[in-house]
Amino acid sequence: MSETVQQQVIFSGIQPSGMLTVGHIAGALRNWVALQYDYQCYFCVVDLHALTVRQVPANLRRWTLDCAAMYLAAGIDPAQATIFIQSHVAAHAELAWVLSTFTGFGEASRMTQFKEKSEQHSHNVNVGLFAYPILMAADILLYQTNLVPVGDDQKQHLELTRDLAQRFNNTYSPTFTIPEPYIPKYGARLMSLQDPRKKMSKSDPNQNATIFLADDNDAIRRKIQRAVTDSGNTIAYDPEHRPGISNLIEIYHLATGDPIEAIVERFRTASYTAFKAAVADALVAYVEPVRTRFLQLRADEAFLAELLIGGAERAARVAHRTLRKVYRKVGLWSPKD
Ligand code: AQP
Repeated sequence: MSETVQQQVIFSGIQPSGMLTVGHIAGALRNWVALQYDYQCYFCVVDLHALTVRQVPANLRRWTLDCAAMYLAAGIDPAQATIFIQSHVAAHAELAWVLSTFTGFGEASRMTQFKEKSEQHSHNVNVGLFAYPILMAADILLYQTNLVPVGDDQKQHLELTRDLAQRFNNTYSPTFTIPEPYIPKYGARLMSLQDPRKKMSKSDPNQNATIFLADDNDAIRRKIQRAVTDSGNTIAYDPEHRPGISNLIEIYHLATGDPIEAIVERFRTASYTAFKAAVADALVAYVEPVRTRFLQLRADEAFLAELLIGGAERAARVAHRTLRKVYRKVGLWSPKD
């Protein structure tokens, strides 16, 4: 008799706070695609997280479907992975509440993303922004996740998730799987094309700073040509001292799959102008098929709705099991216990 081997679990998500960027492919989506056949995967559109910044409601609704369509366009196979919207599974907000009672005010205050985002949105530093990493911990822990493929900026939030899981397990009994981050060696933090000391972000007000996955070929070429580079005249990979050119090397690596060393070797003596032209060509060739698939998928809202409803039903079953266990352990009464 053959034994069924339980597949390990992956959870990850992206906020629908704008059109996704090449940064999302580099830091997250390409690893989701690469790992999807070896793990049981939950890929979530984390719309509740997007509320931590004031959103125009119609935009948020549009970006939510954009985000789901982009997961598919990037290569997520819906027959393989569960794709769903966070607000459709109530257990996320419910577990976040319980976990917030296990989180110290001091440890939440240390999150660098909170500090950065509260400076960026100084007119609206809300409690949700502060509690963001706790909701993220709930997202992950509900699915007994083993691995979380994310960009480098999420490392600290993952550490908090692990601490909360361990704290809960130690207080009661083993309840949550302790998740590991999965962060790529290159592309874990693609930088702004206009300020290479800052992360490339979908909500950057400077449109030239970001390559969006729905940008047309002309926009991609124009943005790469205008990218801020460092003083110097060689193509060298040194993110600390040459962040502008190193970022373009990482973008070229993402688009072609060529090793960083081989890229540097090939272009060592090329001018910045020639290298930027090569990066633009490579990126256009990489993004164009993603954009074409995205536009086709996005046009079929009925298909997306069906996929997302089915995904939420599957996710809710698993999430509810974990939530019930947590409620029972902390002492919330239920007639079913
Ligand atoms: N520039 C990036 N380079 C590498 N990885 C990135 N990620 C985001 N930007 C980059 C990774 O994508 C996943 C989801 O990110 P998110 O959109 O939910 O949150 P974020 O990191 O706050 O992304 P943005 O674009 O900066 O959003 P806004 O502008 O709304 O604040 C994560 O795994 C992240 O690491």
